[in-house]
Amino acid sequence: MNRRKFLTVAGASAVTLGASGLGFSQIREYGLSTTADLSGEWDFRFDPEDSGEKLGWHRDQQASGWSRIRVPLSFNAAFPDHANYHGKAWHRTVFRLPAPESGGRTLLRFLGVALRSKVWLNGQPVGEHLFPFTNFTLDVTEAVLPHDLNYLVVMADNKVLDRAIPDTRWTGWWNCGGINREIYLERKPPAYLEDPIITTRMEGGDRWKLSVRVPVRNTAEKQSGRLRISVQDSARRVLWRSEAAMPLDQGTAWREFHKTMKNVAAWSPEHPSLYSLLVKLIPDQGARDQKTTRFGFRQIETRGTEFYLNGEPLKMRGINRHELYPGDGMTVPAFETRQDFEDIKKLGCNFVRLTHYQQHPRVYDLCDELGLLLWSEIPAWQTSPETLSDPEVWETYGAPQLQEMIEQNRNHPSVIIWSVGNEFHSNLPAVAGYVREATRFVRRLDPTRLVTFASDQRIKDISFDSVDFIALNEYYGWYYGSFDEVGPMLDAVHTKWPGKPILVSEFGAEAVLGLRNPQANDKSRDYSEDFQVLLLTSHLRQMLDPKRRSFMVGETIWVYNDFECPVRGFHPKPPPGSEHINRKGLVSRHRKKKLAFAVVQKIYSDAAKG
Ligand code: ADA
Repeated sequence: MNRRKFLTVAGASAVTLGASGLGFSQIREYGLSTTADLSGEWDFRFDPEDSGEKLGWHRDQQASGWSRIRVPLSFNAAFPDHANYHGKAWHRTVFRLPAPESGGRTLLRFLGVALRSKVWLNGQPVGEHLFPFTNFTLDVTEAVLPHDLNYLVVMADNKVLDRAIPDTRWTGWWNCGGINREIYLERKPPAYLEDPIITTRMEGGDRWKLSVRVPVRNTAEKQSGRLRISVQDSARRVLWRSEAAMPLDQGTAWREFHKTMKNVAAWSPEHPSLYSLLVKLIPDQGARDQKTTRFGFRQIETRGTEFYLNGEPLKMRGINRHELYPGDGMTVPAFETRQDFEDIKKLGCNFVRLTHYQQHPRVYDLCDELGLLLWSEIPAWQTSPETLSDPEVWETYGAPQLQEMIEQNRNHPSVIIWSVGNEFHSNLPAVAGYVREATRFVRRLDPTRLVTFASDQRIKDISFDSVDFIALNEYYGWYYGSFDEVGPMLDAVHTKWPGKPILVSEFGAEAVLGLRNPQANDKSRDYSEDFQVLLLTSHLRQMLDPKRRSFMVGETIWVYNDFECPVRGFHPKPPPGSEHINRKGLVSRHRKKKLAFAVVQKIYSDAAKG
């Protein structure tokens, strides 16, 4: 998602409805001009019998049967006795806001409701969304009541379906259902700006070609207006201004701007220089709109078996990160999120694979600021060949989920890789078909980034022809094989696909924080911190071996943080207390560092010195 201005409106307050007779715990009053955050205490109830809709819970205004929940928060985390609940759950709140200006729109922006959601306002259905990790916006203008009480009901369903993405093979992390991320209420004039598409291309020296496409949505009568755009650096110096007539037909219209920019600083992990695009929409009649979007001048490409960032060879030192925190489920607070990425930067990483889904919008903003390259993925986690090759699944879950991920994150310079999934049967023709179609689709939407998936098939894979580079998940010395098989496996893959860069997208071992065994050896697999150090050291040595430098573009350790994984069985048998936790983190669930953290820090820092 682009960096939007989410202003919590001064004067917005939540009033407890003591003797009002209404069932709702709170009513939110807004003196609303731009945007209000609906976070806070909402009413809540589980719906294990799936009877809520039949019983009219979307219209229910009584107190009985409803308890309270903090929004946003995964319901599985809010109610520990329902940690493994899979099904529907209902959330409701009530708010009041003044009438909009004539013809103005009222929008509800949802940053993430899992796994699927349905929304009612004042008893009217206003929209549905089928994906857990992407944002969605509903225009509720026709349903909202100015000056009066507005009853907002959000039903979230985290039952995993057979034919969906993710499908029932998904057991990779805790299925946290509910309103995992904030919901915003936003007022817009009748004609308003949507997210621009900003692309940058190197033209040589310090010259960059900047292209901007601005979409304007007009919900009122046809008229005309003007667009004013400007580019500012981080000190707010204006580097370029332009203005153009903008016909405001009904629906969405686009306007393009192009400019060769000189003397701009490229964005890179070492120098994450950011710029802002300001767009103003000035209709001949009615209110103006404006939007600020941050971006960077950055170009990623492959040349032979290497990656080039802004024309310079790039090696990626990386780690995977899951968006989970004890007590908060997938609703990781802003402070902890920042700490994670600052810590990852200190580890010596320049790259993070966001496994296995689009994370909170603040993650992308942070990585732009800190200088961390990103891989962003849809949750096609070990999805079955039957699901992936089903055309209806592609139409309903595959293509739209990829499209939303790309449209919501494409102005972030940090994002350099789109991934169409993880560890599916990419050794089978049906799955190779999915990879072909999905990568083609991604390139059509965004030809400026690299596209791939994480494979666990190694030499047996038959889908690599479709991708820009090969990404391999390997667990030698943990789930199978021995430490010293890593290098030979990489060489074999390189021999079979000599023209493709190779990244190791996962490797790691479990370690329980504080469990020590100084006698650990490469066979012990004993969940000790010492074994984890041995495995990571050996794997990294083989990956960073100068003889593989010509085709290895980087490596991504599994994983930054330990995390809840209640369904999956781990092997070898974990020690008591670890049965439902993936302990392959370099830090514990509470972010306490294991021995391996400092060891990897040293290896990555030596590798950066070349
Ligand atoms: C897989 C998967 C990860 C994680 C890992 C593990 O490779 O891609 O999500 O579950 O295994 O820890 O076993």
